[in-house]
Amino acid sequence: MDSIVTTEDTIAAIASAINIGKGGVAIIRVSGKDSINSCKKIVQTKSKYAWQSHRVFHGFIQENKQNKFIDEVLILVMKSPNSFTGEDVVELHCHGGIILVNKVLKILLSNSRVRLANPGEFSQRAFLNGKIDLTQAESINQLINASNIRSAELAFSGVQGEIKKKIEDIKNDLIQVLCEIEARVDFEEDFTDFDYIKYLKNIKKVKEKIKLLIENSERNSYIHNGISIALIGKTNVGKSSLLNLLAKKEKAIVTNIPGTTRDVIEVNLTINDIPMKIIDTAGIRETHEQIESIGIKKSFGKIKESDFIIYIYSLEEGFNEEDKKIIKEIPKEKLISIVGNKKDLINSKNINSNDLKNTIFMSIKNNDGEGLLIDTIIKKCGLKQLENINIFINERHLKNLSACLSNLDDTDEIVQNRLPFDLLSIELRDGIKNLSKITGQELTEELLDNIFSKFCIGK
Ligand SMILES: Nc1nc2c(ncn2[C@@H]2O[C@H](COP(=O)(O)OP(=O)(O)OP(=O)(O)O)[C@@H](O)[C@H]2O)c(=O)[nH]1
Ligand SMILES: [Mg+2]
Repeated sequence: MDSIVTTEDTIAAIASAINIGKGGVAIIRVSGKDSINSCKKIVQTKSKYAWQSHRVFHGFIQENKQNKFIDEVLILVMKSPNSFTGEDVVELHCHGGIILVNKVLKILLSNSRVRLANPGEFSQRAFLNGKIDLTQAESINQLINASNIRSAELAFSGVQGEIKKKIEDIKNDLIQVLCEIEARVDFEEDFTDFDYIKYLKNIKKVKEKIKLLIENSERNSYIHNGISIALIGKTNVGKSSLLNLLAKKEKAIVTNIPGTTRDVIEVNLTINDIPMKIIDTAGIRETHEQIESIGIKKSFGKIKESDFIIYIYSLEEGFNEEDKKIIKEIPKEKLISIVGNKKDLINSKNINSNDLKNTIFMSIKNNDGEGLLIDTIIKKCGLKQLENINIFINERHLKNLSACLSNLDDTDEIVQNRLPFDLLSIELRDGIKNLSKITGQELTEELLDNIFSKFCIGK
């Protein structure tokens, strides 16, 4: 693997998040064979623990050749191979903020043996030196970018190797099947009846494991990216009131004038630990008013873009032809629920039970029905099942898992037509290769660049 990327250089970067006025400590990370020497040149220390591995010691940063200290730091040396990258690593714990830490980095980089790290280069080195596999590297990035606690928990289980474990488990199943097939390819004369039933049973089990991961991945992107839910309906039915109720804040203007909301209003919320984007839209009606027309066009756009829709109508007015016309524009699988609002204005006996089976009757104004609506959202979005998800499968994993599944599907035909074993062996090998791409045992330079360039500098 060394041929793919050279890790000869010593690299340095600020590894902590930096902001003016924020953070008491900022960390510069240096990795590579010159890391200790290059730091020795800029650090003055009297500590008895100085430059020992896995010891924290105290020192001052000295501006080159001048007898001036510019920062007081703690220094942590981690000698190869017992470091994150597997190389010699030094961390300089400087004072926080931006100005000083950048100055320290600049002094360090004035040494020609040290250069600024590329995005993700520390993680890339950790991967190339066998400290982590590709899924762990990706999970580190996901963890850093997690926007909610569920997403962070899933990312952390990936950092701990849970994705790798699952993929290796499936791969081992396939290797076992392959071994049996290969033995037959080599000693075909000894070959008695091949147990096709057992073969198909084994492959079916493997396929089920893969399918489960694929199914979960569709839902776990909700955890990471959130679910977008658009509130759609005619004017004055209570869409903005519902947004405010869910947000527990006056996010949108509510009036009794039809056509109050003219533009899209998006609010990010966390409901049951799941990030949700609730989208209030302009009420849909025939209008010649230019601004309102643009708003209504956007409402239809949101029907297309959002993951799910809640359709709202007024019970006072009743569900009528116009509502039917708008609902026709909503794909069935996206419609979480129909809300009949303003229950307080009607006698409940007047609700036409024919009306709509999956209607939730609410009085948004009186905060009546919110719990039921949230339960329905959770159920309809498959969020209950999310509780069983313990790893995050990303697009890249998904692509390779699907490719492996299609290799296994192809073997069905070979078995059915009793085609030669070596064909079976080729497909199984390809399937295993596709799994190896996930963990990074099958690697190309392009893949490496692609993954690590998405990281930020210092990771
Ligand atoms: N009686 C009653 N009035 C409600 C209820 N929910 C909303 N309203 C009132 O209905 C009117 C319209 O509410 P909005 O939330 O602005 O309705 P909207 O669907 O956003 O309307 P547009 O932005 O015009 O499309 C306001 O006067 C609300 O106070 C309810 O449950 N009961
Ligand atoms: Mg509104």
